[in-house]
Amino acid sequence: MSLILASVNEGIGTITLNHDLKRNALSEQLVHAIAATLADFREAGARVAILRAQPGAKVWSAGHDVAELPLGGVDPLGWQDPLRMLIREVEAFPAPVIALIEGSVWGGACELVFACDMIVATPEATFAATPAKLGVPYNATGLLTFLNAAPPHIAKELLFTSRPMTAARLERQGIINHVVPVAEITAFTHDMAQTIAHNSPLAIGVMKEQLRILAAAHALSPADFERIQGLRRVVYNSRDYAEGINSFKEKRTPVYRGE
Ligand code: KGJ
Repeated sequence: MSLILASVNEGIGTITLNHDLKRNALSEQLVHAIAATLADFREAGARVAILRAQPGAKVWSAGHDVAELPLGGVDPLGWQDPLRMLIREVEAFPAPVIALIEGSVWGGACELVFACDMIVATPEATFAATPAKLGVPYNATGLLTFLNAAPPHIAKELLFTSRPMTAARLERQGIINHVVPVAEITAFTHDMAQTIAHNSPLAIGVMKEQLRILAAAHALSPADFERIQGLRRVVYNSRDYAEGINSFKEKRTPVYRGE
């Protein structure tokens, strides 16, 4: 069975995550399938893309495939990591990407949704950023995605507690564009997509790229960047990082010692 389903109609490309068996975890394979489809959408001249799960999904995506998070002193979120690649693909896609969210969103999938250009969610949708639950040192561009989408106190509550937040709360914070009942969400999102598709694709594409560049325009000295990497290295070399990943695989609660 395909990990994703894809279609293009009247300039609107739709990607449906279709791997409920693994709760749409963002494995390397799934990420490559999405990236290839976005490339097809470009080729087909799609003017907007919708990223969704199957109607009725309980889990929109369980985030990074934990089985693919490396142990043994390797940066878990380096440049070539599938999640990092996927975020770059969404940001570089020359037309808006709308996240249509039904179900729960976890970890790296929460970042993926925040990296989309607009978010429409059902009232039952929830969002949890879980690196602290797994002991993962999140990377700098990933944290920037959170900071560009959420006010700092909300970003910190998400990242420090790992607890799911409701769509209603995120809508109040301006993080989600619209909360729409499940029966109406597909039509609502298509209507939004159609409006975008009738506007100038050149103007929109160039604004999207300008906004991306402006939102990432934080000067960082080489020394500060190396300090960040050094701090993260302490975490992924720690006993606690291995405990986080192993406890997930063994389906038990991790015991963290801060070392
Ligand atoms: N990675 C790999 N496999 C996963 C993941 C994942 N993230 N999530 C679920 N699976 C696998 C389980 O191991 C099961 O495999 C199957 O999907 C169904 O999951 O044992 P198997 O059947 O072979 P499960 O747990 O039985 O389903 P539910 O009871 O419906 O629970 C769904 C949940 C999404 C609540 C639960 O699976 C869960 O808590 N998953 C992990 C969510 C999470 O913390 N994700 C963040 C991963 N980390 C990150 O993204 C990053 C970047 N980070 O920095 O931490």
